Amino acid sequence: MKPVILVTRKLPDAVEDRLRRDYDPRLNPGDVLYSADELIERAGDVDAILPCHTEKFTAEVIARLPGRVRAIANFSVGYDHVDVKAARARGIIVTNTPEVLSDATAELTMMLLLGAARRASEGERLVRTGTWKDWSPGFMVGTQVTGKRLGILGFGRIGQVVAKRARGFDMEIHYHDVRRATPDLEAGAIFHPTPEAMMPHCDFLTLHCVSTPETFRLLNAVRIALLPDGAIVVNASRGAVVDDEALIGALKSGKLTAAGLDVYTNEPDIHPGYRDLPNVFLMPHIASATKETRDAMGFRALDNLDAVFAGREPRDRVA
Ligand code: 8YV
Repeated sequence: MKPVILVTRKLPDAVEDRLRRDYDPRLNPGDVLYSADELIERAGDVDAILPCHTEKFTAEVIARLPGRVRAIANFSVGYDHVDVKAARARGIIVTNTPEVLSDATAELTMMLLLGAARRASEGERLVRTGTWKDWSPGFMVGTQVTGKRLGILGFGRIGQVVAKRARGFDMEIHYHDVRRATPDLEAGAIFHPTPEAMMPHCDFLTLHCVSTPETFRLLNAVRIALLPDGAIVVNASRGAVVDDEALIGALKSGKLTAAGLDVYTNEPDIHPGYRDLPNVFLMPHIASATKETRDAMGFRALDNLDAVFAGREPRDRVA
């Protein structure tokens, strides 16, 4: 008997083909978003769940999962949507998909950084709406990226790839992480022992830390005030890391020149204040959305499930 897997969202064809080959999958061809109750009901006779970040495994949901569920193999690197303590307490294995999405996420980070600096939203809107009427030397002047200082908050796999890409723009890399990286990973990047120490060195600040109670609203009014006037902020990690009111306030006052965001608190019902700001470049949580990466994320989640059902330790176990 093949293990039964509840797959909560429509996954890439190649991933679903492998699921059908090796498992008895309960697929979601219509890509319907399941409520917590539906999730629990559908988990009734399954051996594992393969969810996305859109399914919230709170302590309450985990407590209600049937005993047969052995693993939650996430199709995501972030796992803040899973109460890992509750999963651990019930002996449910939790895995994620690191590494395979670092390049795609770093690409989108650079797009956010460039888009925010060079006023991509404003420019695109002008051209698209037919409101572009003239040109002058002062028209749509933005912020140059080349040679500027980039602060990376969270120097893990994604942060490190962002540093590499940013070096292509001759940026001076600063970073803060809970641990200092080895010299080969640093590759000349300047370590700061606290976020506060790094802030004054950031012409650009990009967030790549995990979302935990410790990083909740890490970028708040106090830390924004420590950034140089006119700095630009980028976030492709999790919305919870940013205090929306503080960021919107700083974008309105001119303390910050611009921001590029891919992630938000309460997606897709984001803080309405962002929508009216001309100086934000907004994307709908698509940093890992390339064909190559979405396939690789699915295969990595399946590698983890394969290990669970072969009685081996899954490579990406987080609980
Ligand atoms: C995904 C992400 O789009 O992996 C993550 O943590 O935020 C994105 O890459 C999403 O989480 C898929 O479930």
